[in-house]
Amino acid sequence: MISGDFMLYPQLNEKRLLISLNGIWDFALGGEELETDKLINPLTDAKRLYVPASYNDQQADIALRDHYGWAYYQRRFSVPESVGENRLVLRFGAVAHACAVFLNGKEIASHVGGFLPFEAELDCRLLQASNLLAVAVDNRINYSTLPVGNEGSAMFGSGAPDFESVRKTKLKPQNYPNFDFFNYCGINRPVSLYTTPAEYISDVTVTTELSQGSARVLVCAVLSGEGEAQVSLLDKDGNELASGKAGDELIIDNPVLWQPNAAYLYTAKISFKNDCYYQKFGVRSVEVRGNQFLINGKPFYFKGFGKHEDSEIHGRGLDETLNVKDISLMKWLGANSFRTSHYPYSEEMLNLCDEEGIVVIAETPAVGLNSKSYKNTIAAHRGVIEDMIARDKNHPSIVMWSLANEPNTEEAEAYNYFMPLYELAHKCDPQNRPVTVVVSNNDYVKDRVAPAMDVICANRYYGWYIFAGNLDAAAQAMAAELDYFERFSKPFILTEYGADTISGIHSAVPNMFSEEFQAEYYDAVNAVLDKYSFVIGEHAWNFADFQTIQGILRADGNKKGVFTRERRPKLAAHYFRNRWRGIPDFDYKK
Ligand code: GCB
Repeated sequence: MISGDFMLYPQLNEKRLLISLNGIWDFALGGEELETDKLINPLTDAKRLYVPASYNDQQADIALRDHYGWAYYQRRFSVPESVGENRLVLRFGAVAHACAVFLNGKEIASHVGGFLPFEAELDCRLLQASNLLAVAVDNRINYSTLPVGNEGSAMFGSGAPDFESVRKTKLKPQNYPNFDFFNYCGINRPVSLYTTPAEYISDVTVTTELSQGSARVLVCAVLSGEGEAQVSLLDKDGNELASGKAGDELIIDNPVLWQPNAAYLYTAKISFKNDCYYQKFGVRSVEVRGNQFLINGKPFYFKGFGKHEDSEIHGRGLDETLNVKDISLMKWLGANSFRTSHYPYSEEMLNLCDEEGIVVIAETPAVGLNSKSYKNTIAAHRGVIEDMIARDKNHPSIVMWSLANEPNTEEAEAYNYFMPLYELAHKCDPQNRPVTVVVSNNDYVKDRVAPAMDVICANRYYGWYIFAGNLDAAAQAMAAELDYFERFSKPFILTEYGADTISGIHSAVPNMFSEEFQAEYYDAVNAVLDKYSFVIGEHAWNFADFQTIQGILRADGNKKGVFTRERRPKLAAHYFRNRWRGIPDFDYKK
């Protein structure tokens, strides 16, 4: 199995074939033990489900929705003769959370982690006229997985009988996320086959540096085979601007910069023997200087959202139409950015952001970390940082890495846990982008992690969870917190703030859960943010309503969306449209 450095996005070009294995697959639920016969023999009594998509909401069946443990997918495929002597690679965009892949009865890959791709080169000796591809998927979460699931009595909340006695009552096992989104699972992203010649390009890294009106472009390639790769830089219309060997410094005179809301993408064509690969890239710089966040040397202001990959029926599965709609709605609002809360998003979404000039803060799936999980998650956490940056390093839309969302940073060990990860992220990134951890510590003066990051990112719900309904108190508490963080002379982004709002509930005076309250809540907090020059961004929580575990705090999911789950605007969407269209991307706070 291949992972880590070797995760070029698959493409169809004059040297490579790309075949989709998306579509209707056979599907069966399993139990807590892996049943290899369901990977070797055709499934009996299979359901038919669509891939890519989460399995949970595809049928009106509580067994699918609340499943715990293994599930099995199968389909058959044939390989066209035109593949000939080429290498054939099977690639999964993401399977949540752990999986084993069998081909014609033999295991060919396994993978842990639900939000990043993995691939397996197929051994042609295993191939037949019709091949049985089988995937076992485990959706269980616990103190060692990212995201983190609860264990023991923590699963049932405070006041519940201790776990052992509950166990004895023979409750059906269930996942208890230590995070606030539904644990949608399955083959969530595309499955494909692609070819390369026997000697091939296995990785490409592009870095650019701007100086005196020109861009120095370095294209490095990892090759499987002896020899050197050639590079040709193309403009948007396919005209060649420079060429040379991989690793040479190439110059683009008077480059068109990749700018927020005005994206421009160049292409590096890499040729190696009988292989080639087209890597898009942008010329742009990112830098934290003092309390400013500079893109192309100018102070940028983040206007946008924390999001989710979440929708009706698809669950967390890739829905490219939805992605197109979401980006268009962000532009309609005058937003310019979002955070991939709380996991790496699909490559398809990042490609779209590159094209559309949407700025992205890319986050790992490290959500729900606490003192009980720290010692168990560190290895997976390192791995996911390495793999995420290896996958996403070339995206001009990504301007910062977020290592985690709301870990328990009050713990003494949190600082020791995060500083090596902070250094690792910097080391892995050829563009050396800023790195952060998104915190939410009520006792923020005890937080040692946030001020140690390049940008201080905090989630804050004054007026909702704290001082519920009291917007005056909310504004004062927000100001007090900003007074505290200002001393670190670093930029600050309010990465989450929001209020649950049921679309259609209205009130003359702002009442919690009404559309008017949500709009007034944002207006009250934003008035505070506007007073502080080191506040360089506001990300409302959330872009849209999304599904969560059931519970007394959630009315059919989290309703803090500025849009409904169907993407209809609430009053706050119009409020932000009015505000953000008046806030420029650059130089908002001089
Ligand atoms: C948070 C979390 C987010 C939740 C949100 C909320 O701080 O980061 O995942 O959904 O609060 O609505 O409670």
